[in-house]
This record gives sequence, C-alpha cells and structure tokens, in this order.
Amino acid sequence: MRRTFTALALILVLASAAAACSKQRDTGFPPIKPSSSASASPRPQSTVPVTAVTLIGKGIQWDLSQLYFVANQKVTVTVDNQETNGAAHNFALFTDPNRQLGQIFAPKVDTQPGQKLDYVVQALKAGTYYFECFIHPSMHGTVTVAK
Ligand SMILES: [Cu+2]
Repeated sequence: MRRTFTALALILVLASAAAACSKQRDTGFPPIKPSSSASASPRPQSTVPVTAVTLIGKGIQWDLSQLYFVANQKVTVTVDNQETNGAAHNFALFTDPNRQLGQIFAPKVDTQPGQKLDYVVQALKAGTYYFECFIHPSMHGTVTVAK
C-alpha cells in the first residue's frame, strides 16, 4: 500500500514539474531579438526646434520619426547613412501626410552607405510637414516647424 502511494506521489511530482516547465517556456512576451538585428532604436529627443539635425539611416529605417525645425530659417538635415546592405538614402519634404502631393523639398543627390550628406531645406512657415526617403518610402516621419 505504501509503495503504491509513493509511486503515485512521484507521478504527481513529475507531472507538476513538467507543467511548471512548460509554463516557464511560454512567457507571453515576444522573443528577445538578437542585438545583431540591424533596426535602429529611437533615441531620446528634444522637442526644441533646431536649425540642424542628423538623421541616421540604418536597417532601412530612420532613427527619428519626428523632427523639429525652426520656422523662417534654413535648416540643415544631415543624413548619416550607416547601412551595411548597400542602400542609399535621401531626404524629401512634403506638405501632404501621404507624401504623394505637395513636395516642397527634393533631394538632388543620394547619400551612399558610409557617407554623411547635408540637405539644406529652405525657410519654412510654422506648421506640420512630412519627410521621407525617396528610395524607401517606408522611411518617413513628421516635421513640426515652430518659432
Ligand atoms: Cu532610403
């Protein structure tokens, strides 16, 4: 009788251990990406309007999705292309959120991998504008222009 009880207890212990194991495996969180994934993570940013800003292009992503320009002054956008996949980037500006219409700044040249290039944007009135890389329209964001 005692032997049966011991065997039963052992089975219960094993069963609960297996349950705990499978519970541990499913955390409900997405798996942690290895650090080798090329996506640039957003960096903390000031909301103060500036006349010069650097945009880093890496992994077919900009490091910033929101820019702040000073109104009524030329603004220099430096594109820092950190790609290792051979992709070139550039900077274009629109008044239309879908970036289909209202282009107000067109890049004359592309920034090649390993290059930094300045795009000097003409003085803009206060308001909201939209930027993108012409080559990769998924690389886009918003520009807030304020005094
Ligand atoms: Cu691009």
